[in-house]
Amino acid sequence: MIKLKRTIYLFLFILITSCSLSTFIDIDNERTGGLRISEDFNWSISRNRIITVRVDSEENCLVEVYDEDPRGGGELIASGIAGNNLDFKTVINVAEIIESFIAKCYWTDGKVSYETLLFDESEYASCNFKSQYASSEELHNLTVNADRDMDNIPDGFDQYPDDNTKAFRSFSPGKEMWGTLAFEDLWPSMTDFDYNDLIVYYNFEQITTAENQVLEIIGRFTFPAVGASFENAFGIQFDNLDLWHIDSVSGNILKENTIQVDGNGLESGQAKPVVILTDNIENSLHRNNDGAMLNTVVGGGTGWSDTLVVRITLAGPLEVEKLGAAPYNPFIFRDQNRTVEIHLPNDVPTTLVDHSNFGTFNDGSDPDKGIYYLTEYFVPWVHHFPIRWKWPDESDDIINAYPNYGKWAESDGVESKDWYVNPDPDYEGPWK
Ligand SMILES: [Ca+2]
Ligand SMILES: [Ca+2]
Ligand SMILES: [Ca+2]
Repeated sequence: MIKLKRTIYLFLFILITSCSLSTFIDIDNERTGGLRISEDFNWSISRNRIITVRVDSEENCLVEVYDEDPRGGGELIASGIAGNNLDFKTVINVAEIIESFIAKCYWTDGKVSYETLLFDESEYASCNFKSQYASSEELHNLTVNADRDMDNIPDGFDQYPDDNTKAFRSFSPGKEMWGTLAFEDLWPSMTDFDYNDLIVYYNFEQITTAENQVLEIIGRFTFPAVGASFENAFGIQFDNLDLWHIDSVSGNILKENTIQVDGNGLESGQAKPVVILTDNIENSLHRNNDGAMLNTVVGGGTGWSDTLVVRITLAGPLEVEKLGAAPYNPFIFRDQNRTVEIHLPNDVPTTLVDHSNFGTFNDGSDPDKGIYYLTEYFVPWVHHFPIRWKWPDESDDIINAYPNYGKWAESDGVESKDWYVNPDPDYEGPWK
């Protein structure tokens, strides 16, 4: 009886989402649903890197980390201090195709050094600065002026020169850069593999202390495409933290009375800290046309999204490694139904999900083995890219837009690691 009820609901979903039944692709065809995926493939085009910068000197060194050489226009990723008994550390999710970052050191005598942070099979990347190798060609004056807030970070480098609790800013995937979350939203059913039902662009900032510890997280989000008609909510769980680590949440948009929050802004009833960033993405959208599809149909409905800015203040300074890497554990809950969440593959659901949905329809989750949000053929509902990614046309299999997607997935991510930056050159995507 329950199965029958679900089947009816599913049928209604398909009608409501204005997809025709012809787009309900059979799981055994030769498209994404037919890929031969190994059980333990993690579907990640990126991995978390723990970056450490050390100084072989008595002096301190103010550190910046860039994605490429800043003298050639590289983007700032992280900043902090390294010195005696204090390494600079940051944790960031980095695309597999990126081989290195560049660290820059500002010495107190006005000199500057650069070192390369090389990425290999390990999750760690580190470099050592030696003051005798500092360049006398390039000079800076960031350390000569005063330190108004007396936090030992000179005003010229201190991002908060009048606040002795804060000093530095770090960004994921980088300052002025966006990462992407691409959702299919019919879980536990899988239909057309267009991964455009919701596109989220994110930028996470960490504000750190003069000792490189995190004090605040600022998340910035836009929703450039909606290829479905559900009123989805978007949230985030901090898997590594406990409830008491969070002091306050502000800037999130809650208008639908779908969820309850505690006094600190965290969602009530959760075992881990959960922030519902918006309880209905629709409230951030500005549509130019009627209809559900936003920027997913060539010549179809268009519009734009506000930038949602959410500030999460921690109860006290926290080691960056404890917090972990952005985008943490992001998820949507579907169409105002708080019990149906959709996460990245093998990310754990929150306390509020209805566990009876796992293992139904196309879902192959096996909570006992830590397997979540993969189909019975190990295909995910959500993709993450630490870049601004271009999504496929409405109802169009991701393989049509990205011809090397299947090769990458079937090789356990070994081949064609750059598939997601190489759409078919003849593909007329809705983003153009
Ligand atoms: Ca200062
Ligand atoms: Ca300061
Ligand atoms: Ca879609």
